[in-house]
Amino acid sequence: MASCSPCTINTDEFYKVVLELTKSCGQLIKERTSSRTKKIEIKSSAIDFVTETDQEVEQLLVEGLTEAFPTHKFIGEESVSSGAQCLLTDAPTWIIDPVDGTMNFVHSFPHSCISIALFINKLPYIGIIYNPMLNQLFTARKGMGAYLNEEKITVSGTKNLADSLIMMEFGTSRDPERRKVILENQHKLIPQVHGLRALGSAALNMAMVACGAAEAYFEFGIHIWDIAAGELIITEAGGVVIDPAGGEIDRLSRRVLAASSQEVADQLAKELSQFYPERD
Ligand code: LIP
Repeated sequence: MASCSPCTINTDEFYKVVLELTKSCGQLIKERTSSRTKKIEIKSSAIDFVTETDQEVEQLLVEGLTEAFPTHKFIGEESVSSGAQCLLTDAPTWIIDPVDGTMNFVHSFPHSCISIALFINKLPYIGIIYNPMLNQLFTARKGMGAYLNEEKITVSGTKNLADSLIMMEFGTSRDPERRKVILENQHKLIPQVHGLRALGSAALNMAMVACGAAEAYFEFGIHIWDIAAGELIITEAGGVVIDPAGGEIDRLSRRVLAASSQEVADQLAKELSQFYPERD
């Protein structure tokens, strides 16, 4: 597959299989979201959770895709957190966040989703973000546009930061340095934009930019599995995804800035205080 040019790779079968698997795993999440007896473990901080549903959904997706495509590779949030390598090669690689917005899932706050992407030759070919609680299925395939529940979506196209709604997160780290930068950026942006919003899910924040409900999203501290699907959905919807200081996105840097237009991206990047987490 490594020698194929982008336009000659047929991903129809990959898309058919992953869409069915994602929908069935979404139903599992929906059934469990209202449970008050979720099994919760702590990961990198006292507010960085993983539940048995995160682990089970990732396992179901990996098993189902391995059965269909035995040579494919995986980068999954929970596998990496249990010690697997976060290694993106040219091989077809599924990048999975089984429950993005785990804190929301734990609280039965209906903004969690499955985020799954297929990368080939280190480029995104399939992106799916599925929030089963609100029946929001965002999809994109390389060169084929972006959709919400099979309706084509586009970014708002707004070109002025002053006319923008910005998605930003507080994150699940209690690192004082990172918190200082988050608060600094909030104080800087509040007088300059229409408003700030946080859904508690990187993928759903990116989906809001893709469908024109927000003009930009940025965050320091996310991982490739949080943004892999959202990147393709936004670019196929006419938006841009860059490094928060400007320049090309580095998917393993744990930094992202997505926007409705290059103009908004550049204006926002110029304003931001930067933070450089340890790379994945
Ligand atoms: C979450 C991200 C969110 C970030 C949180 C957390 P998870 O992913 O989607 O943007 O602010 O700290 O990383 O852990 O719910 O899959």
